[in-house]
Amino acid sequence: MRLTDDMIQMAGLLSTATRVVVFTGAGVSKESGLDTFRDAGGVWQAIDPEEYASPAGFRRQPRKVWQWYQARRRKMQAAAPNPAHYAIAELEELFPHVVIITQNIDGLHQKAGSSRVLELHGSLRRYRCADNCQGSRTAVPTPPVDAEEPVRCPYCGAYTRPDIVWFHEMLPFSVWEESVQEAMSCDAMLVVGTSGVVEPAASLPREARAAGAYLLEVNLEPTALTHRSHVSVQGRAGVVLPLVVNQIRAYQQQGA
Ligand code: BV8
Repeated sequence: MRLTDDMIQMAGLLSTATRVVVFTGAGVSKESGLDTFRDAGGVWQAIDPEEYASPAGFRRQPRKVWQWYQARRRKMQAAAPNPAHYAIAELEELFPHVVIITQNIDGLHQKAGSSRVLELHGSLRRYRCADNCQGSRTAVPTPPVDAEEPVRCPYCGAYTRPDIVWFHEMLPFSVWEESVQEAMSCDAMLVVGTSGVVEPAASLPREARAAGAYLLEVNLEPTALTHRSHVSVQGRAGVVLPLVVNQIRAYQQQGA
């Protein structure tokens, strides 16, 4: 795929920004071999999120949910960042203020070198007591990735669980607050690889646009956010983003 007019337009609008937020979903990690959820072949087409990604599902069948997340942990640990993650990390060399707000729990933005990553839905690299026995989100040692049985909390004996946000759970307050601040004060929000349907995360691009930011989307197909975007580029993030970042560099060298 070569540089197209809409990528040049996207690079041009981004180049006017000082404060850039990158908002990502599962699609940014697809080229790293990790699963998406709602597009063709997505996870939720095979299994019910209420059974595997909700507190009630974990209470009903802790062993089954535990083992599903252990399998995802093993895949995530083996996964490497792809060119999309690296292009996003490179933005920190081009702009004074860059923040990544991700819905993903795979840690690939950090592995690629991004230094400010807000994990809206938590991280599969952290575990906590399911009963929060020492207070909210009691951290516990991360269990061995091959533990087949749910590991017990060392403090109270309840189950431990991934430190992630399941459906019907609140997002971590401080992360949410900071994400809203960043979305409301950015000049441009680059939205990569998300269907834009999970709330309240999907409200951030809407708020950014309403607050006056350029809304710029990279996705394989139209999404719930496309009609609100100033520019929407259709293509694989691992191909499009390196081209856009190179074009920004070219603009900055011209302007230098
Ligand atoms: C809350 C956990 C309230 C970690 C996730 C109606 C019914 C039921 C519930 C609701 C409802 N309306 C609203 C809700 C609430 C619900 C919700 O939004 N449901 C949606 C589905 C309607 N939200 C919640 O429950 C949230 N909590 O509301 O609490 C509350 C209030 C008071 C008191 C207490 C509580 C919590 C939401 C978080 C849920 N946790 N994950 C995990 O296991 O991973 S959600 C899950 O979706 C992941 O986090 C994922 O990241 C996230 C968002 O999905 P996407 O990332 O966008 O992935 P998706 O597959 O959808 O899209 C991928 C895109 O990539 C596609 O567009 C595809 O085209 C594109 N793509 C693919 N390849 C590429 C690509 N693009 C570029 N390049 C490529 N190569």
